[in-house]
Amino acid sequence: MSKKCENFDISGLANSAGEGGLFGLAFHPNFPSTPEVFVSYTRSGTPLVSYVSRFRSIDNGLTLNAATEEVILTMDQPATNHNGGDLAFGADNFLYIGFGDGGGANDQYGNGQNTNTLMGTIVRVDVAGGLPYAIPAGNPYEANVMCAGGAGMTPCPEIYAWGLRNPWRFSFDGSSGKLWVGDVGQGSWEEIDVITAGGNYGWNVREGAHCFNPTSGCATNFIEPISEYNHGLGSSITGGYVYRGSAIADLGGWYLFGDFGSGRLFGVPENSSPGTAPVIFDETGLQIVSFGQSTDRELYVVHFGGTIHQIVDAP
Ligand SMILES: [Ca+2]
Repeated sequence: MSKKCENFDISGLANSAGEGGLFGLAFHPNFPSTPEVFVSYTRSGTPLVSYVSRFRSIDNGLTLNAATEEVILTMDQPATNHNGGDLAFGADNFLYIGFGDGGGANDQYGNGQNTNTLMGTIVRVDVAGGLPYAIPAGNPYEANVMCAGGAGMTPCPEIYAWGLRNPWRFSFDGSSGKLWVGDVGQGSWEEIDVITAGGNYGWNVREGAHCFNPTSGCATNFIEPISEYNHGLGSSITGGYVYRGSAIADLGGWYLFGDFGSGRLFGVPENSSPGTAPVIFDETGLQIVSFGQSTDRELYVVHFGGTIHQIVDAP
């Protein structure tokens, strides 16, 4: 009997120019009985194209077969930065996907406050409800025509929330169900948002809680960040998780996050009022690019240099 070892290698498909590449994956909530994994990455385009695709395991979840790709959605990217790219299933079994503002600088493509594009948004789609997906009831523009290729003539029904610059990492808190996002700022402010349906998070009128464009007198009808820090403490935020583990007794209910540039590990209590300053827990010296949560709900820091570090109690 022949055997075939199948590693999940899509390096022949993905293009990692600029900030592009393979960003995130989300296991189907019923994996491996539903043997599907959803992957977000960029391919070559002008200059890049975002892809969100379904891949299947053909051996009951042991490996993932790269030849099984089924494209869920694509979006042309006008620049190589701000591709978003995280994705996760909510407790509603819908797939949430983050996309950046299209890149360049200052939201030069005007996507942050434009709901006719999926750029600068958190998307919510029902990948079990149709091919390639169905629109869940409760999305703010659920009755509109779907935005094939990432754009449309009317507000996109895939949108769950918008006004984001580059929601690089997000997570659901398994206890509260809240969706926590780290939205990367431009030159001054990095922010943490709790995402709600139909929420507008302000970019590019706001950067964090501050006026960006215009630089003064900006509108105030946006959802305020739960927390923010300025570029004295870091330069590119990486969203993490609410700690629900058992190894660190006094950390329960804290949302932990970090900064790619400074390596600082931050936290805020889960029920913080908007504008709560983060507590600095550690100066890791790492390029914090992502966080992970194990099945026992302990948390891990992913260093861009290729190492993974468990968050433990300090002696
Ligand atoms: Ca914002």
